[in-house]
Amino acid sequence: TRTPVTVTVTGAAGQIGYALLFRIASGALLGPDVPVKLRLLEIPQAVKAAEGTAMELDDCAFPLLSGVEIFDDAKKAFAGTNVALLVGARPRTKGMERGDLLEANGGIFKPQGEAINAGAADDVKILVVGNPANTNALIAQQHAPDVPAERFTAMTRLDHNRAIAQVAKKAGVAVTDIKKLTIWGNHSATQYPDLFHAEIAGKNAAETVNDRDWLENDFIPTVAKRGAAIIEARGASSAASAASAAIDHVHTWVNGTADGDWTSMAVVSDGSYGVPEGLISSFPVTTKDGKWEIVQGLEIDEFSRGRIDASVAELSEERDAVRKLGLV
Ligand code: NAX
Repeated sequence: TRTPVTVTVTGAAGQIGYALLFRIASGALLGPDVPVKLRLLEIPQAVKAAEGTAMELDDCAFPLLSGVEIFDDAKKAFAGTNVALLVGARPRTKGMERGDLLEANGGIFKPQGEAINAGAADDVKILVVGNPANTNALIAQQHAPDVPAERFTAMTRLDHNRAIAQVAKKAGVAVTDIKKLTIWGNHSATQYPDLFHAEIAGKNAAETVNDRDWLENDFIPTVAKRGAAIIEARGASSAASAASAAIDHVHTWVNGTADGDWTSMAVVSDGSYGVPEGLISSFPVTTKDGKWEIVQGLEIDEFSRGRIDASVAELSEERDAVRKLGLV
């Protein structure tokens, strides 16, 4: 039997955590033959709730789950971890300026980056889900100098999956017919879901849909504002779909993208497509053997250029703001 893979989940008692942990324990994250050990990190006030979730995990008698441990100390929670899912974050509350939000999250992601640096396994892979995800990932990465920068990623897979669902519906095809979709930039309302390089059943998606008005005025804003629409309808933010996307992100990273397809991940820029080096921005990526690569050579027209630049400009502003706060 294989040795268990250690997976640390922060914000484990939150609503995404509740949807995520059971899928990890069932084998959806790493595969049906990989045992997992779960380590949950919470703030002290939420440890009791995390214990309740752990009781329920026990009660599932998952064959692949080899243990659950709960911590309120980041150093302990990340010791020896192979996969770190950073879900817990400080939400924006009423009257909070963006600077306050970035500062509050810096207080979470800086020590978590340090703890990963100090004790995570050599092969650690990190996914940041907690918002503002790209910049939180940047803060953690900057405080983990001994961990290769490419191990720090942020989640735009939910946006990617949302975009696939919207195009499939519009074209009247199955979601599996949609390939090569890209989310560019920041996980925020400025993100750019790109249909110009996407395919529907092997043909160019933008040409197949052939409805520029829909693409610009319906598709893009629907995907970008889907989070707000879910809150409006459900009275709570996306949770099961976010957890599902986190599962997809890590599963694809570990197990590889299919031939003829790619996925969207926010990863550290090497300057590709004019995205300033070092920013953690969403790109089209392929994965193989646990490593990702940015898809090269796509032609970017003027419309896409403008959209990508606008979202990347927001990421640069966020980086400047956390620099001013001394967080990176
Ligand atoms: P909840 O408020 O339900 O849960 C967050 C949990 O994090 C709480 O239990 C809290 O105690 C814990 N927490 C806070 N600080 C912590 C720390 N320092 N260490 C460990 N745990 C800590 O939020 P939930 O709905 O689960 O969402 C979690 C995060 O995901 C939010 O930041 C949210 O904005 C973000 N999202 C990101 C998405 C993405 O696509 N990247 C989509 C979904 C979601 O909105």
